[in-house]
Amino acid sequence: TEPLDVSRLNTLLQSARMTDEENRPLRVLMVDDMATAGVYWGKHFQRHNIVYRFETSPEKAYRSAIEMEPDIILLDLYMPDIDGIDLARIFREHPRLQDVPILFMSTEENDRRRMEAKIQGGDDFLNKTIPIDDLLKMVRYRALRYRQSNAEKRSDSLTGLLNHNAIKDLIESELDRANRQNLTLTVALIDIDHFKKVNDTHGHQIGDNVIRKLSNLLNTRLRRYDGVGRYGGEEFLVALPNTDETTAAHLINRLRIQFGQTPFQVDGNNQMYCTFSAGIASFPQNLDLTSLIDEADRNLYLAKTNGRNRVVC
Ligand code: GH3
Ligand code: MG
Ligand code: MG
Ligand code: MG
Repeated sequence: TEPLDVSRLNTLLQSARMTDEENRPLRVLMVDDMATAGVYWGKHFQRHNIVYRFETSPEKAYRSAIEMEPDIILLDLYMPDIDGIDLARIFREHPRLQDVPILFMSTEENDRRRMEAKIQGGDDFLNKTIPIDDLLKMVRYRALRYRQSNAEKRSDSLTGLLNHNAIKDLIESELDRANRQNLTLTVALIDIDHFKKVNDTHGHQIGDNVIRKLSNLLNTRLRRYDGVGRYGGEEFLVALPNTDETTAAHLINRLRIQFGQTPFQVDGNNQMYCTFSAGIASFPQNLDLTSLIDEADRNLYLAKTNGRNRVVC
């Protein structure tokens, strides 16, 4: 752990360009056996638009931590039933809490030196007498950095789209929502045609350009709440909430036509064109993620065997 110097935080916060906070309030869980501490800190957090939960008991704190998925946890170092560092170790055994930053709050500067050996990467100590503005900066910085690294883990490096796991997770949660709210959900599996030939004829760089171009097209032409992921090499998975199969097929078909008319510059003045095929599947006709993707994959296969450059649903 590199202890954070409060005076450097302003610069760090700016340089990291952490605008994410504007979109979604930070989530802070605080655990302290003193209820008054919770009220005191809570006032400040809430004034800064931070979603704040406070617990005094270790058991409740554990349940809250899993349920609220905080961006940072502030843990009292000394509590009657358990010491903060042991509680942190229990938190970390849960997959959702493995990497969340934990700040230990103590009253003595001496604690820091005594406990330093026991803390893990990402964790740090704060003195409870820290000025509130410094605490807020510290919390904001750690929490946003954690969010950012989570976001990086979920994005595909070539295209910036969601990666394989992230798009699957998104569809899982969209399925939950569609179920609860009685909505439809449609997914499309999109695969570039004869892409191996593109690479073989024009080289990998051109191949990568084609992948990026299609990513941009999907990203800009679909709605803000649609999900777009790179499912594999030249394969994309798209989630269209609240959209039925027929509407989705029209939409993807328009994109297919537009993509097919997009010229790619190859050696000098020559142009090359690419196409894609797509398979479509919907909820509630398919009830879970596996059957949705299987159905989309079967339809993609039909699109391929029927001549490519088409959408099958
Ligand atoms: P089909 O029309 O049946 O889909 O044929 P295809 O050639 O597109 O399919 P195939 O699965 O045989 O080939 C996919 C190729 O995509 C093979 C692989 O080298 C290439 N590929 C995968 N990922 C990337 C990438 O990130 N960049 C580039 N340039 N090529 C990639
Ligand atoms: Mg205490
Ligand atoms: Mg292909
Ligand atoms: Mg493929």
